[in-house]
Amino acid sequence: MTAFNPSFADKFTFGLWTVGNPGRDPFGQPTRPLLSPAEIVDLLGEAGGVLGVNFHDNDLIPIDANPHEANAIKREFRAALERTGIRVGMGTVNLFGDPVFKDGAYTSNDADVRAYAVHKTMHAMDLAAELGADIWVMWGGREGCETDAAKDPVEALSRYRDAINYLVNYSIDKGHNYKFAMEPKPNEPRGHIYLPTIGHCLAFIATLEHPELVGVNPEVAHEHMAGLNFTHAVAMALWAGKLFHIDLNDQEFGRYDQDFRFGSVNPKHAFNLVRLLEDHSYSGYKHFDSHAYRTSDRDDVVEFARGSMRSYLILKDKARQWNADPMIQELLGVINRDNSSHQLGSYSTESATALKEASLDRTEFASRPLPYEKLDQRTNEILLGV
Ligand code: GCO
Ligand code: MN
Ligand code: MN
Repeated sequence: MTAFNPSFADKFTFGLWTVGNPGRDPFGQPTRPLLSPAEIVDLLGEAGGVLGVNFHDNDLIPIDANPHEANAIKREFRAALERTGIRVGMGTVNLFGDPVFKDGAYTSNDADVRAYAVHKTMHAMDLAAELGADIWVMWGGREGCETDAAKDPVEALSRYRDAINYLVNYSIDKGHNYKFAMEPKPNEPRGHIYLPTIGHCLAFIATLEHPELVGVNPEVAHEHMAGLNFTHAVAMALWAGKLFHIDLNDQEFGRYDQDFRFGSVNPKHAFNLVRLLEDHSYSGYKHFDSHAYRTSDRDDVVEFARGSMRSYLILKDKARQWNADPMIQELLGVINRDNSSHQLGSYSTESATALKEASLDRTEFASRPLPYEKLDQRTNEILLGV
């Protein structure tokens, strides 16, 4: 029996804004006291086994802080990192909270706002790099609209691309060496957000000046909000060599953006995801972008952090059991028939002629068994511990 205790090798990370979330929602005031960045790092230290902490520039340094205040916060934060052994993993920038970004940042209709967004991002990149971040996440929460009368969506994509090209060049120029991860979301806080899915982001990345430095940061809740299969979205990112980061949480389909604890709503989807990540040896950070229930106190927030990591490790162990299970292996052997003498291979005139002339018995093929009910039931029983 493994104890499912996380270690640094698991590369679990949390954001200052996640475990530090005071329980505010659109209808109600905070239910927990606001913690300082250093206090949040101490809380993560208490949870145990957390490798890294992530932040938006203004999670660490308030937007109006003077240099003296900023230095004092950084000093305390560094001291907390030292005493817990936690390091900074990913950095990002808040381009959604301030009123200046009410109509977008990189895609705003106002060129001054676009310039300010890039200026703010460069400062944020310097800050996170100074503290050790090596991944830069770009979530365009305000890049969108409520009405398409407001903005030409083609023009918006060009503005978006100009900003990202500029920032990637800045990172190269400064020697920051970030890998960039674009995080899609279909809506919230905008009515419609540009680049709403992993597929949109991958197509966009192919048009950049340095596509090799830009990948994606998929988030469970963001695909589930749109009714999409998250495991398939992550699979496409892996297949394209673009899974640079991942945001783990959970979400009921068809609801508002819930940011629940990983694995808490749909353990079977979570299992499929963990099995995919482990089978394909994903080695980046596993970031829990979720909030404890508004009803939780500090002790329960620590349980929320521990539970997120435990669920991942339990599902990883279930994936190992699934792969080693004799019945599963036998069923996979029945399902995967890879021994045809008509393997496609690469195209040649000869192989095409041979395939056209082959006699292929479609009735016999259609009669071959596909025991997916049995396979899925066995999967459920492994998950349920039977
Ligand atoms: C959300 C997003 C954010 C981003 C974060 C990192 O739904 O609010 O998931 O939490 O991940 O801003 O850039
Ligand atoms: Mn989210
Ligand atoms: Mn996220």
